[in-house]
Amino acid sequence: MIFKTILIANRGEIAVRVIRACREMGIKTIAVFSDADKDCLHVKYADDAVNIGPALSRKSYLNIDNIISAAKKTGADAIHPGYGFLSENANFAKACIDNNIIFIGPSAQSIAKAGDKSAARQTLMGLGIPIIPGSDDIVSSSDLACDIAARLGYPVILKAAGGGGGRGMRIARNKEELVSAFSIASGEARVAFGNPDIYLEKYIEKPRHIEIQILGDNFGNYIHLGERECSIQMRYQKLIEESPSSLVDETFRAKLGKTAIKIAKSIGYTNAGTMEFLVDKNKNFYFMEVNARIQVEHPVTELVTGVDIVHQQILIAAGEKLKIKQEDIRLNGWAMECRINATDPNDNFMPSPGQIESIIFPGGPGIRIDTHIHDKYMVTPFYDSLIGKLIVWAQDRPAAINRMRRALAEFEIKGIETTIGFYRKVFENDNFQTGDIDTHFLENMK
Ligand code: MV4
Repeated sequence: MIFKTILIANRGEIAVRVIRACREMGIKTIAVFSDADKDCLHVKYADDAVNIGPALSRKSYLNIDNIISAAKKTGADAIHPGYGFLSENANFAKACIDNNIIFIGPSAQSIAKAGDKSAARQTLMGLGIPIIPGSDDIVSSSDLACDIAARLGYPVILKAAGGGGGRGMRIARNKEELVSAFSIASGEARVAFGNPDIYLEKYIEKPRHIEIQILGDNFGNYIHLGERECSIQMRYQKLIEESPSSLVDETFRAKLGKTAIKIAKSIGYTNAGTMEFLVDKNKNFYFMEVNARIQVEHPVTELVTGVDIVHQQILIAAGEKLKIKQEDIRLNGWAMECRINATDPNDNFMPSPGQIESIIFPGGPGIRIDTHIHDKYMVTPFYDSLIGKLIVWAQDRPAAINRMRRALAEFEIKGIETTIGFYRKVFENDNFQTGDIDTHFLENMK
């Protein structure tokens, strides 16, 4: 039972990406759009389009009722949520099912399980999945924090139980620092998240962020598509991703992949998903979290595996069995992605909305561009500043770096500030070129 019509509950480059997969599969597409997006490429490319409200996300792309009505009105069999917006909202997944519409993603129950980090930690510890050593619960006083830190050994990191994305984190390198960090972190957590609860972990110095892409069908079949290296980030926003990772060999990949599948099985996870790990200098790896969605950086995996992940998501949601076997997956060559953001690297990467005057896109061998922008496109301040992705493939890492430098040299966007010029510098950096990177690389780059 393959779908006749899919509604894409998203905008921008990912809406275009999903429409392309549908078109290749012979599936009719329905776009949804806010008042700010009526002239967007996803609206133009889809077979039909429905206005779902004002520019503010809360009133349009996050409006569950409006999106469900659009699907019912147009007779869509399924909804693809893309990333961000409602993609990891268990209530939205449930609303789809309640209205007889298939949600292209994991079940509402596994989305909820993936989102509950402290519950996930407990379950996974029981299964022998490596997690960062830490307090098994919320730490109620700085005295207790000091006891736990003495057991773990310094440095330690305080994290807000209600937080995420790195907000409200504080590092302590000794007992004095921990006592003062505890009250600061707890106060910050109360203000920022309305919840003063804090927990404690051993601090992993200069880790790498490595994630495993998995696919699981509704019949218990799972495969992994290898890793993505995502250490090149700034304030927890990934900027450059690659696959494979220069840190990961066949043996390590098999170990990470097996662990990722074990995590997926433990929460009944189906469809495409990503298991994130922190990896330390000695290649100890620790599970961090599950991303229950297609991710921005999925194309690097597609280019080295030859698997169209969005196509697979649709087949799995339609109830097909996975036809790809683990032994069919071989990472061929090297892929790298630069996220093109409408931000100003010379002004703290602040958003720089405005009208694009003109664009010259790179092209030629090994270049893929996923974007929704074009000449005269207006970048509005309403949504994420990602305006496209430049992805390259070549036979090995040095060749991929060389190709990316060539592509970045060709790329020109006039009228707004972007991250393109910043990437030209990153790709000239010696440590970047040798793969000597970690999650703090950009802070320290000269
Ligand atoms: C850590 C860590 C080191 N040790 N936890 C940042 C976001 C949040 N989800 C978890 N984060 C980290 N947790 C321990 N025990 C370092 C980071 C971290 C990080 C993690 C992933 C990607 C980029 C990062 C950048 C800085 C810090």
